[in-house]
Amino acid sequence: MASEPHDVPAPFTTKLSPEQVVEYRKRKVALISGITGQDGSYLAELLLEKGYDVHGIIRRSSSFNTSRLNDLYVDLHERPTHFKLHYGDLTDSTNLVYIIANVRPTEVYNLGAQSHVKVSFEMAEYTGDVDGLGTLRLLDAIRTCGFEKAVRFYQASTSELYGKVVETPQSEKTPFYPRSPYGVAKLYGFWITVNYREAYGMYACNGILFNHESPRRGRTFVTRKITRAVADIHLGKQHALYLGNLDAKRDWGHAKDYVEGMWLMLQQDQPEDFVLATGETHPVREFVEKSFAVLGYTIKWRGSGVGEEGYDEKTGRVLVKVDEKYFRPAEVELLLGDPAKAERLLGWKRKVDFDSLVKEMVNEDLKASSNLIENQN
Ligand code: NDP
Ligand code: GDR
Repeated sequence: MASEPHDVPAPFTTKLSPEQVVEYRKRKVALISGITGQDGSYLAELLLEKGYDVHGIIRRSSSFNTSRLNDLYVDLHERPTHFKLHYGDLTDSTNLVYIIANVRPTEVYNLGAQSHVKVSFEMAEYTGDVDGLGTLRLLDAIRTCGFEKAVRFYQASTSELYGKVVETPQSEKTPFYPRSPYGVAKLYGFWITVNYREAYGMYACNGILFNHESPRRGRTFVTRKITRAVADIHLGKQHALYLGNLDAKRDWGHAKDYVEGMWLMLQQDQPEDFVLATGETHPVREFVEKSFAVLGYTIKWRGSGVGEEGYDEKTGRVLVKVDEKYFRPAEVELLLGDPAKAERLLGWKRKVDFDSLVKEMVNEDLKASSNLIENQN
């Protein structure tokens, strides 16, 4: 006799049993949203080294957006690989459910985001959708598949949650006061992660990461904008560097150190939230001075606010100009993190210091920019 419709199992209602959870977790399979970004590429490398199968979500683009992954990508037709990319988007719930159901990850790292603070003022709704609701969609995709007791979840939270200075150094206990649509969207992402941990017993953690940079940093973030300009000015390809607020202070570390901390957060007995930071803060102005110093320039300043200029002490040539265009409607003036909890419980410590970070970024940009000239000749 044909089954009555009510005998047909309802889709998406099966949860893994405790025994199935044990079996499920014997594998090491990571899924990374935002794999094409700075952190995603370093994290993918780290997890492959650790023997994981690594899956990443990439957005369809009319041009290649996988340049940071070039060294990892292997054509499946050539040889078997532990690295696989799936088209997807944090705004598309069905697609996320489909990816989770197929990949069956043991660890999910939610790094995907519209991550530019200034752009978030111009694309506030989209930023809220991707950075806030996108986190919810990914968490719900895990639950929809019945995997919530088997999957460990990392949320890329941020020091932008602290925003307006309430206290320093900023720790896991410091109250949040975001100052941009990006910060507000990430606040939703933070709390929905905590909520799903408490409501459904998920192993879900927030990494509250302070700024971290590298030669792979996007070129519109201030550090990379500076180091690329220093290289290009040195090579005669650019006249001057135009910046906004030179007096904002940031706690800058190296992205390679920070992805190690993300992984450590998912290897503990209990899920918790952690700050990753260096415990030092530096103004943008100092990043400029130190970057130029790597190639032998000494920057002196004259004027103040919009119109302020930085010139080379030896030649008098103006190399830096302050431009109103790069100021934000509301600014985060000072970030300084306290990484004590991560150091104590995760055994995490940043390895790369500020001066080494600046030097590495300038030298890599000099190499990359010089190669471009050679290739054009
Ligand atoms: P990037 O901007 O370099 O990378 C962002 C990634 O998100 C890219 O892979 C991008 O894809 C992807 N992405 C953007 N929109 C969507 C979408 N709608 N759906 C799916 N993926 C999307 O950021 P970082 O690597 O620097 O940062 C990683 C995460 O950590 C972000 O969430 C960021 O907000 C957060 N964070 C970063 C800090 C830092 O200092 N770097 C500090 C604290 C938090 P595409 O390449 O196609 O654009
Ligand atoms: P941030 O990084 O906003 O801290 O967010 P960004 O490098 O964009 O700005 C840092 C500080 O530099 C000042 N600034 C400029 N910034 C940019 N981008 N361009 C300029 O020309 C310029 N001139 C001065 C800014 O006003 C700001 O004070 C980054 C992102 O990676 C987020 O996703 C992440 O969450 C936080 O770090 C922690």
